[in-house]
Amino acid sequence: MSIKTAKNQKFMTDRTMTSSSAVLTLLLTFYCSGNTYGEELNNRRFPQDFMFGVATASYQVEGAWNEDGKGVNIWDVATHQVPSPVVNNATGDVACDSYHQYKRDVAILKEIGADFYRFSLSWSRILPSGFDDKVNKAGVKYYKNLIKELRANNITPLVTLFHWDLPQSLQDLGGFQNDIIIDRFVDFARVCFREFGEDVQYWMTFNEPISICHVGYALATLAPQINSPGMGEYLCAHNLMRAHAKAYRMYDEEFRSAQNGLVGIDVNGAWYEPSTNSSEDIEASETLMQFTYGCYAHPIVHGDYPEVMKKNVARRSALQGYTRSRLPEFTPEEIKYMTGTYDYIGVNIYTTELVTPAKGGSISEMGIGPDAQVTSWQPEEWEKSSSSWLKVVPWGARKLLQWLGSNYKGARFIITENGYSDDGRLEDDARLSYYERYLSKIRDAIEFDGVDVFGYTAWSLMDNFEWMRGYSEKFGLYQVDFNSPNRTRTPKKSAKWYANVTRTKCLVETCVE
Ligand code: GBH
Repeated sequence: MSIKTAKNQKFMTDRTMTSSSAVLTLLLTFYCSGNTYGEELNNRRFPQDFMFGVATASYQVEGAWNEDGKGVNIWDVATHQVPSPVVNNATGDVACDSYHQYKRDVAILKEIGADFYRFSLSWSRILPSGFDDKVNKAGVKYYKNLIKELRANNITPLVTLFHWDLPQSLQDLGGFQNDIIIDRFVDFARVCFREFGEDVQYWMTFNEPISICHVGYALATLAPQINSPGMGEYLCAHNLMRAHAKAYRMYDEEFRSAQNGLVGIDVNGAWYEPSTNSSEDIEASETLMQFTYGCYAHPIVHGDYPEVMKKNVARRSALQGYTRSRLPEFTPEEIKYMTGTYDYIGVNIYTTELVTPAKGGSISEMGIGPDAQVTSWQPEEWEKSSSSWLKVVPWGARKLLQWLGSNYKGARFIITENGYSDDGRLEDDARLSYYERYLSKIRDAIEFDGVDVFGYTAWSLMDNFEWMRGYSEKFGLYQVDFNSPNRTRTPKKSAKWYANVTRTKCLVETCVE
């Protein structure tokens, strides 16, 4: 998501100004980092134990929104609103019908040769009231069947506990703005570890906390569509991080010795490239990286929010007349408790933005952009996808991994999403090329920068419900026929290409070992 202040939003609409400076920046960026399109792909084989997988998420593929005792979640509510906030009034009521077609999903995973499948659990399918008073047997059975089918085909499950579909009952109480979410999430996680943990070694607590908190509680462009920049979004972050830590500690205490799995969290953002080599732009980049990735990774590695984030929010809060910072504080006990609550870190990689300090703007503005005093944008000229926010910038993937590797030393990383959107065509050369170029940069980060990346996940197994964009932006390796009751899945060119990568662990004709 671009980070904007009111002033820079105006700047954003001034096309002439944006594009002329952008061309220069583009040239500079390529010149400085030695990147040009058409450069050779990394020809070194990925390590033998490197894992290749694909991902989906419950609300985006399952359908069966009101079947077999499932409760209502915030996406059921958002998509059923009149007028609908979703492109073409689309809903996930049926989506890819994976609730009924999971065997077909596993069959195509097998065709791709995926080592693992990253999917998420629908909280309200397992706990219909949102609370743990009643476990829905049919919901549990669905995931047990899916996991059984995966294991029968030698595909490792990587399970995300929460990929955005919060039970509406909990949203009615304020969702992530209310700290009751901490224990309720732990209760849900406990049911999942108990029911599925014997067969699941890889767990993720939350998918993209910044999308949940910033896009859901500040920008209001994802459910629950709350508009509370600089206030609700920080409450959300604070409760979400404490929920993550408590679920991690609960796994330690109640399940780890028997199940011996790994628990982590998936962070995201863009790579925020300094728009010039000036020290101001370099500092702006670092500040925005800390407000986005740091907000969620720093607490689990070092126990607390990044210094620059605490300092900036406190300063602006004071200037605005608040007697305490809008960014809540962790207690010393919480800092101790939070430190080290990860076995690995997931990172979703899509795109890059340019940054520069935000000049001007009123002191009353709140939210990540104004608090960080940074603004970000993407030059018009950058290679497009079908999603306005997703420009194709392969070198950004390597820089992002470098930054994560040097900020969180000793951490192991898995790329939990990477993908490209188009109109759904079968001859999807642009997607294939995106994957190829990004994977090459990821291989470079492993080889030349020593970043410990042990796996890669393509988003997505198949075309699916793309949140507010409905079915208008397609990310799948497989095409899904949304007009057919069978939701027929057909491999695209990229799926066949990816099957070759999962088999050879190599991006070129012949790889160097
Ligand atoms: C991921 O988010 C999600 O994890 C996944 O579910 C999704 O399908 C996939 O990417 C592809 O989008 O409407 O202008 O406010 C990526 C991060 C955050 C990017 C929300 C789009 C909304 C932009 N996304 N953002 S806007």
